[in-house]
Parts: sequence; C-alpha cells; structure tokens
Amino acid sequence: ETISVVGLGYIGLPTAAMFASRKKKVVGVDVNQQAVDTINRGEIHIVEPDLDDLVHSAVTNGFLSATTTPQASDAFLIAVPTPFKDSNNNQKEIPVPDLKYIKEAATAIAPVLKKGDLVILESTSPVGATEQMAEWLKEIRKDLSFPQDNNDSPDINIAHCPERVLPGHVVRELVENDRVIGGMTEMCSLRAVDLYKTFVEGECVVTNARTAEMAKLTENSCRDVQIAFANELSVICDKLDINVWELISLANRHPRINILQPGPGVGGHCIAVDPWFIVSKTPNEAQLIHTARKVNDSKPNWVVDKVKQKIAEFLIANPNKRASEVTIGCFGLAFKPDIDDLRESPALNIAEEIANFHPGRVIGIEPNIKKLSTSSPLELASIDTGITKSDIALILVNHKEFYTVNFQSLEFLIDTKGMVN
Ligand code: SAJ
Repeated sequence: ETISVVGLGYIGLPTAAMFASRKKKVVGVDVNQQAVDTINRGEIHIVEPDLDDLVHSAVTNGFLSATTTPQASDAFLIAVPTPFKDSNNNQKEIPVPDLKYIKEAATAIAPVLKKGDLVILESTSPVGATEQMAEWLKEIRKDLSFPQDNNDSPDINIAHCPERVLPGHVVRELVENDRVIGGMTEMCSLRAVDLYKTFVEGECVVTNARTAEMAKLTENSCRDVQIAFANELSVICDKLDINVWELISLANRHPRINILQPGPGVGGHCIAVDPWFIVSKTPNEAQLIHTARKVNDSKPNWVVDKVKQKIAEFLIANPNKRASEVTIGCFGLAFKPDIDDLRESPALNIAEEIANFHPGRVIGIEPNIKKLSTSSPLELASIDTGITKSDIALILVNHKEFYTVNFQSLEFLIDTKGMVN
C-alpha cells in the first residue's frame, strides 16, 4: 500500500513522516522543488520540535521520498493551504477563501487515480469544499465513478479529515488527538478510519464531509469568540480602572466559568483565519463570529494607542527629553508564548508599527529568535539590554524567560499579558 501526501508543509510533512514511521510507503508531493530536495536529503524546511528526527529516519529507512509529480498510490492526502482570495477592493470587509491550491492538487492527482483509491482532503476548508474537490476530480476522470454519483461503492472514495494539531506539539498531537472523519459515503469513512488507525491512538469519529468541515471551523471560531470576550473585557476594564487579570481569575472561581486570557490580539494561521470561512459563507447568520473577529483584529491598534499615550506621559514626566531620545522595549514578538513563529504575529506587527512612527530607538526582545528579516525596522536585543535601556517597556508575549524579569522596577510599563501582578 502506498500513500501520497500532497503538500509538504506544517501538516503534510509531519503526517507523511508519521505514516512512514509506521512502515508505510509514503510519497510526498510538493510543487516546491527546494522543499522536495531538502526532504530527500532527510532534512526539513519548517520548524517543529521532533520533526527533524522523524523525517530523517523515515527517509533513511526508505519509507519516505518526495517528488514534484504525483504517482499512482492507494491513498492520497491533500494538505495544501487555503488562503484568502486577493481582493482589489480594499473596502471589502469579508475575506473569501480561495480553493485554487485544492483545485491544483486535484488536477495533479486526477490522471494517476485508479479504481479503489481513497482521496482525503485535510486542508482546513469552507463547507462544501470536499464536494467541490470531488467534482473537479470527476470532471477530469469521466471513466471513474465518484461518491456524488449516488453510488454506494464508487471507484473513488473521498473524505474530509481536518487536522487539529497545535503548532509546537504536532508530533505528539497527531498520535494522541481524536480525529473527525467525514466520508462522502459510509465506505469512504471506513476506508479513511482504517488509514488513520495506522498511527492515530485517539478515537476516529465518523460523520459526513460537510459536518467535518464545519467541525474544524467551529473549534477555531469557538476559541476566537472566547478570546474576543477576554479582549473586550480588557478594554472595558482599562476604561473602568479595574485589573482585568484579577477580574478574570475571580470570575473563573465560579464552577461553570472559564474565561481565556486577553492579549495584544490573535495571531497564527488558524484562529484568526478559519472564522472568516464561516462568515464569508453565511454573512447574515454569522453575526457573533464576525464581531469576535473584528474585536480581536482591533486589539493591536488599541495597544499602539496605549503606547502613544505612554510616550506622551513619559515626555511630561521628563520635560528635558525629546521623543527621539525615548527608547521603547517590546518584550516578545512571536504569535504566542515559547515558539519562534513570527508569521501573522500581532506582537511583531505592533512592535514594527511603533518602530515606524516613533523617532527614538525601538528594540525587540525575543529569546526564541536569533535574527529578524532585513526589512524589519526593529533592533533585536537581549532581555538585559531591554530592561536597562527601555524608557518604556511593552510586554506583548508571556514567554517563560520573562517570568523572572523584574518588570516592576520599570516606571513606564504596558503589560498586555498580565505578567506583572
Ligand atoms: N490567545 C490569546 N488568549 C488565550 C489563548 C490564545 O490571546 O487565552 C492567542 C495566542 O496568543 C495566539 C492565538 O490566540 O496569538 C492563537 O493561539 P492558540 O494557542 O489558541 O492556537 P493556534 O493557532 O496555535 O492553534 C489552533 C488550535 N486550535 C484550538 O485550540 C481550537 C489547534 O488545535 C489547531 O490545530 C490549530 O489552531 C489549527 O491548525 O487550526
């Protein structure tokens, strides 16, 4: 049995390596020649703990190889990105997901499909994407039967099985998490369960494709809405002169309340993205989900405004200083604690925005990063430099290294993560 994994990114590569570690023959397919070459050398092109060893042994043992052209297999897993469509209209409020990479992947595998194959869409997708993918395959392969033909045992089996692993814990969560398996027919689901059982120790729960698509979007939207609640509370409390961290810890003593933590905004590639897949499909119905997105997206601007106020306060307290002599230290640039991932990070965006308007020095303190992109207006510095040189300190991420830092000694401090209490 051969398994092809199309898309060797943050999900596809660990998944491919996991099958290979269970002695399945895996062919990884990616359009990026460089990624393919890196993997074939037994190395990795992404950052994820424990993945390097997994890929290295899978390649050396001969169970994993990568290529740019799909070949005949028994199962195909599609794990390509689902970005938003580029909109020319800046006024347009709701981003719309773009299925072009799913279409490209379907078009690439269609010629090598044969009777009995299983095709699984893993990419996070708007509701209906799996059925759409099945249609694209059918358009190319008129000689095969598909689940949408109302055939209980079609030639090609199709399912949606969204990934739900947490970046930084992918290797463990791939094995331990329960899996939602949404087959287009019962047989499709059974085939997919059988495949995932190769390495999944969690439960494989069966449903239909649309529900599986919505389940993934629901999980991330639920978290987004809950974080929005915490972020809104933080803005309200600031106005009312209440410590939001104390407030939340008090409210959470209630046996049925569990409020999440506010912060500088919501980052990453999932929580701030997936809710739009629901909103763009059902804009009139998805009121709360839409509002939560707006609340979380507005939080970075609120933080930047706080910094501007703090600079003004500092200059009033230090009338002999000019703005160009004020150093601002931004503690934490990653999108969440204890990772080195700067993509879609509200902390990085806030720090860079400050660097762009502030005439003085702006330093970024990020213990998980050795260097920033050359285009970044920020200067990277150590924790010690950050503490001794900052006139104004801004805490953006609660990295573990910051818990022992004496922020209390700083007179001008903005703490978006409640580290100083
Ligand atoms: N955040 C807060 N307050 C909180 C928790 C998180 O402000 O109380 C912020 C973080 O700082 C970060 C953002 O939210 O900027 C997202 O972080 P996260 O840890 O909540 O989630 P991700 O994006 O790393 O991973 C999520 C996970 N989904 C859920 O927890 C429901 C993961 O299981 C998914 O697999 C992943 O999205 C995905 O790929 O969809």
